[in-house]
Amino acid sequence: CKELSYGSRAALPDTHPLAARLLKIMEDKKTNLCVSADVTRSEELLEVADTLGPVICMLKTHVDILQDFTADVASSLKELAIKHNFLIFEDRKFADIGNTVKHQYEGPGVLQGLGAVGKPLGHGCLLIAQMSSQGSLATGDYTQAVPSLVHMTPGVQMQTGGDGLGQQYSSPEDVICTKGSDIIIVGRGILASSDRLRAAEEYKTAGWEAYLKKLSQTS
Ligand code: UP6
Repeated sequence: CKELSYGSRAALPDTHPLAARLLKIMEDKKTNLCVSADVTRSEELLEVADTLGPVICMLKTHVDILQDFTADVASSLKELAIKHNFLIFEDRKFADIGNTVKHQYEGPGVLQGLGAVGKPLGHGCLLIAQMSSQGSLATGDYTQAVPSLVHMTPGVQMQTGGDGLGQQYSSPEDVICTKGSDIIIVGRGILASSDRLRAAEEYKTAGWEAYLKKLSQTS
């Protein structure tokens, strides 16, 4: 089967509007890098967003790990997302029965609930097909049953291996070419570097070259 470019997929009629926006950003900025900004101070989060904004398509956050989160931080982050043209992905995982998730995000049922509240706000939600952690039970039929839309993969570092806490890393090339994913999600591979921008540029290049290779192999 032929792999379509990000730009062509953005233009397909069935593509969700938010997915289309993301794919267009990826094509325009030539990046399939999502930085996972797992920091605990708001100032650092905003600094990461402003410095790395130009080289990413998406910034992934865990606002519940911020020790000093306020509504102002959310609006500053949104301004930076507009300034640098990236999407914000708040990685709040919902994994309970519909009723509990409904109370967590308002609305009936898990996906229906998220859709009812999120759609008018222009929000989307992601389905988790697989986890990168060791011993994950999200495998087999479950993984197959999750429709593949825009496919994002965390657990990415140039050096494969783990973090001593069950995280398992794959390389950008492996994630994009072999696993067929669209987006690499990189946290500590970039955050732990003394030069975060340079590290992010290296991941951006590696991710983009792997994508071009995949396109050329399948066309
Ligand atoms: N994440 C995973 N694996 C999953 C799902 N989510 O690592 O299966 C998230 C983590 C973290 C980021 O919650 O925010 O992706 C990975 O960070 P790292 O690159 O520093 O390991």
